Amino acid sequence: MNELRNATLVFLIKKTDGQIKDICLALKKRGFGIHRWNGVGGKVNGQSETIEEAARREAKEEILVDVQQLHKVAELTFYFPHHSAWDQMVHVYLAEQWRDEPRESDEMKPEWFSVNELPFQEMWPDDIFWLPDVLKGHLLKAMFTFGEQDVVRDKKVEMVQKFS
Ligand code: 6OG
Repeated sequence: MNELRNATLVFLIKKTDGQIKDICLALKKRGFGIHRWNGVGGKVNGQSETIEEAARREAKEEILVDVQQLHKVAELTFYFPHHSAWDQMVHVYLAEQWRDEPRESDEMKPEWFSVNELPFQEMWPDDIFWLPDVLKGHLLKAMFTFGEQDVVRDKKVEMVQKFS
């Protein structure tokens, strides 16, 4: 079996009194996940960069920010049996510090949301099963299998203490 392709996903967050209160989502304007709100990220160029380098590069390309510290919060494995070229492992990070304010690019349009008012209907359908726990401070590994029309057919979500 081929090794899964790595991809990144970064969410900028703002905390109040130690709790995450706001999150920056960005509307995908083209390609995979078009018209959905998501974090920023994309494929890792396996030959030339680490996963964290890819996460920083994508944040710069998609919403024009330089993220400082990245905090890894999830490893999500996605399977699309009807289209296995989309299979991927997504490494999810939160960032509390960045340079420059998020701005729109050709690919994504950023906007701040209260964590209590996330637009789950316009996000990937897996997000509701893991993002709320991440925003409460948990680390997790999850696996999702999608059917046609991006329906979640199978899922497994487990909290972890750390990533190996
Ligand atoms: P490009 O292929 O456009 O990067 N991604 C997902 N994000 C969520 N929340 N749910 C999914 O469920 C996802 N599948 C992929 C990883 C695709 C971007 O979308 C993320 C990348 O940040 C299936 O380069």
